[in-house]
Amino acid sequence: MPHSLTIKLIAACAMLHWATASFSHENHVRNPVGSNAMNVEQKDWGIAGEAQAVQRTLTIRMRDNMRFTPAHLEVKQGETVRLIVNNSGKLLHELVIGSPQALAEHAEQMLKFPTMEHGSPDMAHVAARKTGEIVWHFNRAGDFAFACLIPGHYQAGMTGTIRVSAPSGDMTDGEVRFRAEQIKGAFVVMSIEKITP
Ligand SMILES: [Cu+2]
Repeated sequence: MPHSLTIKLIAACAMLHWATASFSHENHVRNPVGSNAMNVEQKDWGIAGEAQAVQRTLTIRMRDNMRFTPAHLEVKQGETVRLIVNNSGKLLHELVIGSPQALAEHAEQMLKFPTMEHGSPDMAHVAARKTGEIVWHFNRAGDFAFACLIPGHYQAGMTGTIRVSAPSGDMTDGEVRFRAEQIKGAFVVMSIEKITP
C-alpha cells in the first residue's frame, strides 16, 4: 500500500473516531457489573447497557390514562441511555422496549397468562407513585417501540415509538472516499477509494 494512502486511511479513521467510539461496545464481551449475565442478550432493539457507559438520561412518565409522556424517543445508534420510568398513577405500569411485532406478541401472551412473570433488562415494572429505570445500549438502528404490557394497557394504547438513527453511508476526507455500512449493528468500512480530481 502506498505510504500516502496509508496516511489518508489513518486520517479517515480519525474522522470516523466518533463512530467507532460509539460502536466499539458491540465488540466487547459484555459482562455488566450488577446485572444478570444470563439476561444480557443481543436483541434487535439493542442490548442491556452498562451504568458507567450512560451518555444520556431520559425521563418517561406513565399515568393511568394509559399514555406515556413523551411517547416518542429519538436515539443515535451507539448511545447508551438511562430511561427513568416514572409512574405517577395509582396502577402498576411497566415499560418494555421491543420491536412492534415482539411487543404485540408479548402483549398477547400477557392477556392469555396474566400472572406470567416476565423480567429482563429491557423492561421496568413500576408500582404506583414509584420510579424505575432501564439502562439500554441502542446498538442497532431502526424503528422500535415501547409499551406497557399489563393486560389491557397495551390494548388501550399504552405504547410509544423509538427511532434509532444510523450514521450515513458515504463520507469523504480529502482525496479519499469511503463507504460505511451497518452489518448486524456493527459499523464496518466497506470500501475506500482515492478520488481523482
Ligand atoms: Cu400500564
